[in-house]
Amino acid sequence: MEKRPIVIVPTYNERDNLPALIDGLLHTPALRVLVVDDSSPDGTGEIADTLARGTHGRVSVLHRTGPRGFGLSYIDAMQHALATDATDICQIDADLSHDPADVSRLVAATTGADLAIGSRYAPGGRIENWPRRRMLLSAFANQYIRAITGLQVRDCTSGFRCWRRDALQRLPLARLASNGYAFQVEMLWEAASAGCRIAEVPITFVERRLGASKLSSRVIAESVVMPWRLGRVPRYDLELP
Ligand SMILES: Nc1nc2c(ncn2[C@@H]2O[C@H](COP(=O)(O)OP(=O)(O)OP(=O)(O)O)[C@@H](O)[C@H]2O)c(=O)[nH]1
Ligand SMILES: [Mg+2]
Repeated sequence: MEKRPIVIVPTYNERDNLPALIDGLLHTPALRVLVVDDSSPDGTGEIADTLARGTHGRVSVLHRTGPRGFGLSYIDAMQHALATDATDICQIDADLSHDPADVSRLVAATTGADLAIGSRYAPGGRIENWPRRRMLLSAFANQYIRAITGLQVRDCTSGFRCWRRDALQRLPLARLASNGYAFQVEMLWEAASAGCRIAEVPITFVERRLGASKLSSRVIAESVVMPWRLGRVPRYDLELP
């Protein structure tokens, strides 16, 4: 069957990155894009509207107005994407850390898996231009999450993913608790618990060049607590590559 992928792009103050990202994404044939903007003060939402014009519906924009949040944005956008006829629902950061040209490799990987993760830590994966402090934080975060939850994925915190529609539909989106990047870990935990087949696809991750990080101490604190709230993955007999 011909795939009809859609990629969700969460944005908060990404005006300098979004045009190049959308341009890159539209190079992949048949790929549709859903930008979910949290009323960015820098006008990213309006820029997204402008970029959407003239794309014959390939790019659409969801403007959120209520409480802001990474997790809340993804939950809204995933529900929107599931209301379309998309066969695969992808996630990508807006800051060009993920190469839009890699989306097609993730989509291809969901032929044999329910969830494909763009992985910095699978053999062949790389990180460019990260300061040592950030490397250590990420490596520690992954060890910590795996030790507490029993997840076997190497890159548990990656924001570059592709879900098969039927797998995403099975997950309890409406009752997820986390709002920061712990959302990614919680989704992964739910997927593993639901018996999803998870594949890791090596990627090169490049540190953002423009705009500011939203990694706050509140977000880090949530990420420290969340694995304990999740506990051990209940059923986990996956064949990981
Ligand atoms: N809609 C929405 N998007 C957000 C929010 N916070 C972050 N994002 C987006 O989520 C993606 C990842 O955020 P980043 O700030 O790049 O976080 P990070 O990758 O951990 O940090 P850096 O490595 O410094 O870039 C980006 O596309 C952000 O614009 C939010 O509250 N709402
Ligand atoms: Mg980033």
